Order: sequence, then C-alpha cells, then structure tokens
Amino acid sequence: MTGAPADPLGTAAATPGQADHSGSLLAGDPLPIELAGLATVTLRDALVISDLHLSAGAPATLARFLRFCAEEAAAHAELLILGDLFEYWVGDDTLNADDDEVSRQVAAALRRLSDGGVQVYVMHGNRDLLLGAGFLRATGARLLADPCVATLGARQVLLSHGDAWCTRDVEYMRFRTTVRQAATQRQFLAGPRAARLAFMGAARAQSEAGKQAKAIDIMDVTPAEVDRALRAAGLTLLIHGHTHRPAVHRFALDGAPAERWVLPNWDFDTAAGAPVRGGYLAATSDGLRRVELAP
Ligand SMILES: [Mn+2]
Repeated sequence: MTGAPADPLGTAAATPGQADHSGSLLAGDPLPIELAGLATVTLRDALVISDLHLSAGAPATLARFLRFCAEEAAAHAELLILGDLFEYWVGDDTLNADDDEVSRQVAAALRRLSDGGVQVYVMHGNRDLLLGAGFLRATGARLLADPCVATLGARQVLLSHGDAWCTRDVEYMRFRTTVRQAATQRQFLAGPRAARLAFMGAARAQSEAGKQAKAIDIMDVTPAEVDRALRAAGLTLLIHGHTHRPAVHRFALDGAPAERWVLPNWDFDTAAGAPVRGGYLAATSDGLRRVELAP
C-alpha cells in the first residue's frame, strides 16, 4: 500500500510526517457532530439520569455516581445518560490526560457496567457535546441522537437533553448553533489541550455570569417548542434534563393528556446541612417512577 492513510480531519497536511498528539481524536474517528446517534431504542428495565456535571470540583457527587453505578445501575438492563454527565469535555484525549483522573474513573465505572451486561447509552449535553468515538469505545456506551424515541413496552417516550427547546435564550441558541457545526468542532479539537481547557474555563465563567443576569424563565424550555417536538414525533410523553427543575408536568396537547418528566441535576457537594440533590427515573413497561438518591 502506497496511499496515505485516511485523514478525515484534514490534519495531516498541517503536520506533515509528524504524529499529532494535540488533537483529541484518533485517526479515522468522526467528529462528535458527525457520529450517528441512535434515533430509536427499545428499553426493558432502564434507569435514566442526566446533568451530573461531574468534575474534580465536585468530589461527593462523583463518589455518589460511582456508587450509583456499582449499586443501583448494575441491577438494571440499561442505563441512559441524557447529557451533561461531565461539567465539561474538551475532547476524548481527556481519558489519557495526566490532569484528569475523574474522567478515567467515570469511564471505568461505565465500562464495568457494560462488561457486566448493562447497556449504557449516552446523549450529548451542552457541556459534553464533544464526547466522541474514543469515549464510546472506552466505555462501551452507545450514542443516542437528540431527540430520540424510546420504546417502553406499549408506550413510546421522546428523550432529549432539553437545551434545544430553551429558545427564549436567544444568545444561547446562537452559541449552540455555532458549537454544533463541524468546522467549529474540527478547529477546536485540533488545538492543544491546554488551549481547549482555557477556552472552556472562560466559557463557563461567562455562562455563570450570564445566568445571573438573565430572567429566570428564559432558562427554561419554551412550552410551544415542546409541543412542536411531541407533535412531530407523534408522542405525548417526554423525558428531558438540562433545566435543573425536576418535575412532572401534566398538560393537554391538542386535547390529549401529555406528560413532561424533567430529570434532576445532581449535587452532593452542598454546604454542611444543606440538602443534596440527585436521582433518576426508573423506566419499565409498567411506566416511569422518580427516585431520589440519599447521600
Ligand atoms: Mn445542560
């Protein structure tokens, strides 16, 4: 064979004759935006979680997640993570980085589940939309498209992270469009890890500052967008995360009863005496059930 190896990222020309260890993707891996997530999935006995925001800065939440994997999730057929498993993700080379032990612990916990017969599914959140093929290989997880449709016995449920419906936050929607473009992801992932971490740190600081200035209700989903998504899917049952407003909303959609189940975010790193938060939905052919986790 005399031909050059496949180079879908187009990085070879920039670094001729030299392996590029700065990028996060292995040669041949598609960009995260180009990964084909599952549009449909059939569930038997699933636990559904989202918005854990795992990072070194939240050790109690990490510990609770690792215990959740070993105890609660291990006893079920499927584990679904509907986005923002991580507080941020700058590329799959995180799994090899000296500065990040948390990602390896999380990946190892998911790998143990996969090896033990639990099918793990992940959906991209807005914080970890750069989870890529390397992460999927390391964990055995399968990627879900956002949105996707899960079959639960006789019922079908629409699953989404939920940020796509926060349309009243015009500034965020503009940012979302940009970071979900292949060119943006390619350019970002080609940069050195230190630069990617610095960018992410600045973006998070800006996001925190912005949240305090924005009216509370523009951070929530737009009801009309939820209605539109359910109509498009032909469904009346929805599960999403992202908003950190756990609830079960019952409403009418074109005269039919509809339900929107919002997953809780996890926070076990609260000040002494303050309540912790975290939990999951158990999803079986019998229906949905909310479970709050004790510390
Ligand atoms: Mn989110």
